[in-house]
Amino acid sequence: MAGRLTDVGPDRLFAAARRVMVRCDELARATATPGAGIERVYLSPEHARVNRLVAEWMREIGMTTHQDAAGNQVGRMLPVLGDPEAPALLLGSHLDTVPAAGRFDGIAGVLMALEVVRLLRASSGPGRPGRVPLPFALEVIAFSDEEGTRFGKALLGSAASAGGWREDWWALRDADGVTLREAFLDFGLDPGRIGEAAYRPEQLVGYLEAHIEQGPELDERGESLAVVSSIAGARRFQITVEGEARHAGGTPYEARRDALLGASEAALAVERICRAEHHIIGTVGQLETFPGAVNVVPGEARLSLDLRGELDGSRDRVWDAIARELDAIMGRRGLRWRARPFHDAPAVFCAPLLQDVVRAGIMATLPAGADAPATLFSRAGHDGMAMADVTDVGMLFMRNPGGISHHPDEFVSVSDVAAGIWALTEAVLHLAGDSRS
Ligand code: HGY
Ligand code: MN
Ligand code: MN
Repeated sequence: MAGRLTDVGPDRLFAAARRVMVRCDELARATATPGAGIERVYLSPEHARVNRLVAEWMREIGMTTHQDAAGNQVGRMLPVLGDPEAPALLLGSHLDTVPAAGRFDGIAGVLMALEVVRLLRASSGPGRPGRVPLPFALEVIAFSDEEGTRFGKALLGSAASAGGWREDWWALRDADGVTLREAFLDFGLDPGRIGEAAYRPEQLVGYLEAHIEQGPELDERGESLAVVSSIAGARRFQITVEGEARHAGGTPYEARRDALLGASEAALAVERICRAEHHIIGTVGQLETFPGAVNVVPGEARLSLDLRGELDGSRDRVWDAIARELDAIMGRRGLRWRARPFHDAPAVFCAPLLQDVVRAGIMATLPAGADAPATLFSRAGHDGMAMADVTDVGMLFMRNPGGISHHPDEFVSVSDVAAGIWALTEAVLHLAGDSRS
């Protein structure tokens, strides 16, 4: 176990946690929908605003900062020996949101990472970059597009950091028809330099992320923190159902090919099939009908499918079962259907070493003799799914009352944030000790 480089007393911890809560509120004000909840999407003015704010907070604690070629905001602090080439332990999460979001999903993890740096840094005097008394550098990264809200494809920011950017993504369009390439240029980024955002494996010690659970388990257990074992692999599809637009009054039921009714049966089939499976979760979050008039039988319906699972193989078998059921439903109704996949992120297992390090960090916050913390499978997706392509990934979960997330009522208590900052700090120290051994 590393020597405790910090005497992290409760006062300093609670001050840090309160700062995180206040700053979550401040960042929540950077929204495209003021008065109607939080929405902050990739390469938007709100994205630029929170990057500027977080960069200021990074510099305030002595980090050197830069916005990388994908629009992620990065802060770096060298080890006390000052080796500029030292590999870094990457801490962080994401600053983008879903529509009508909560204020902690992703954001709390970025701000907690800054508090860990603040607690660990050796004072360096005014105006000089700080140093961390560790055998590796510490970097904090605020990923810019974990949700995929604007362009559909999620994890764009972290995919760039992991060196996984794909050229065909430039043609992705948002709801206004703006391509990802055009949005890059509007934001002041150069698509030709995207490769510069990528880390090489030798530059990283690992990636550690603190995040609210976005599920009810810790709340039901009455516990603050958990280790994450793996992150669900997610596939997303747009499913189009084709029927026939007809007069709502004059068309007898026998003559209808109502696309909305086919889509509705499809959504119910997704729920029925997934509920019968272990750790497979299917959700229809979007449904549109065309022409979308009150007095026209829908000729077309488009629905989204977000399908995730602990194991990619069982998830893909469930997708095959859903496809067979859609064939049957649409066949009965004289409809046709097709699916366009637009996101596919394989399931990721957190590195055993980083699971151990997170577990040790949590144990350091518990009374002697306490039971080991829970180890949970994450049904929610995270940037670690992309980062696993370039380095080891570990995650720390915090209790999220009721598991309410992706909703304005999303919450995490200041005491659980304090516990999370402490556990994350201790986890870094533990890893330092391991890396010294
Ligand atoms: O969709 C998810 O699970 C994550 O919140 N992006
Ligand atoms: Mn989310
Ligand atoms: Mn998230």
